[in-house]
Amino acid sequence: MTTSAPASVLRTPYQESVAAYWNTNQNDPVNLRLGEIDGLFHHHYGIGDYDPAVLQGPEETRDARIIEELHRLETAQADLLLDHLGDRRRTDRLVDAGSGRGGTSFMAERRFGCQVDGVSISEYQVGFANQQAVERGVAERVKFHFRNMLDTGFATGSRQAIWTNETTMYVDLFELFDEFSRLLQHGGRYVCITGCSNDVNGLRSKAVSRIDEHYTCNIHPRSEYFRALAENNLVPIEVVDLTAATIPYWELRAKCSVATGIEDPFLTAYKEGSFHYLMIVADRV
Ligand code: GPP
Ligand code: MG
Repeated sequence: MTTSAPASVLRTPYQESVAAYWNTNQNDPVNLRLGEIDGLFHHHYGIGDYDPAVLQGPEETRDARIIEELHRLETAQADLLLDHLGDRRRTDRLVDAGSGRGGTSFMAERRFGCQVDGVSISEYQVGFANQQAVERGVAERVKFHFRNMLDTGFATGSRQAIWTNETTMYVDLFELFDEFSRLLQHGGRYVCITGCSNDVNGLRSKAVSRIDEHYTCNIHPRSEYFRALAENNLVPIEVVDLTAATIPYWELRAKCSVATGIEDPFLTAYKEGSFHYLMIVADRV
C-alpha cells in the first residue's frame, strides 16, 4: 500500500525554513509541559470554556492548574476533529498531514483502531512521534514518515480519511488538495481545522501578519479553501466557525507561564474580525 518515500522531501527554500523552525524548536514548554500530563503532545490550539476555578485556589499550584486546563482544551479540539471523520472501521487507513509530535494520530488510533500514517517535514518531529508510538505500544498501527504532505508517496485511492490540524497555512492549498484528492477513495472524508483570514475585511491585518511571522507560515484567506476544495472534487458538508470557542483558550494561555507572546496577536485578530478559526468537513466525490 505504501510506496517508497520520494527522493527529496524538502523542495524549496521556504520548505527548508519551515523544517528548520520545527527541527530547532525542541525546547517548547508551551507544548512539552502540556504533553507531559498524559503523553499526548499536541501542536494545535484549544476550544471550549475554561473552568474559572483554575484561576482560584493556592497561588503555588495556579500555573500547573492552567497548564492542565490548556491541555484539556487542546485535547477537546482534537476530539471535535475526530468526531467529524465519519464512521471509520478498523480496516481503514488514515493520514494525519502535518502530524507534529503525533497527538491527534494517537487519539485517532485509540478511537477507531485504524492504521494511521502521519507525515511531517520535520525529521525531529517524526523521530519524536515514532518514539511515542513505541512507548504507547502502537508502533504497528501508527507510523510517522519524513515526507512532504504535497507529495506523500502513498498509493492512489488508498485512504478513507485525511485530516490537517492547523497545518494548511504552510502549503499551497491547490497543490495540497490535489494530493488529498488523489489519496482518498471515492466517498472518503477530509477534515481541516485552520486559522484563516477574513475576506470580508480585505487584505491581512497587522495581527495576522504577526502570526505568520511568528510561525513562518502563510495564512490563507477563507475563500481560498473553498476554491481549492471545489477544484479538487472535495465537497464541503459542514463548515463550523470555531472562533468564539477558541477565544477562552487564548485568554487563559495569556495568563500562564508558558505563554509565548503570540497570544495578543491571536486575541486581537479574532476580536477585530480579521481572522477566524474554522473547521471544514468535506467528502471526496
Ligand atoms: C500551533 O502549533 C499551530 C501552528 C504553528 C500553525 C499556525 C496556526 C494557525 C491557526 C495560524 P503549536 O502548538 O506548535 O504552537 P505553540 O507552540 O504556539 O503552542
Ligand atoms: Mg501548542
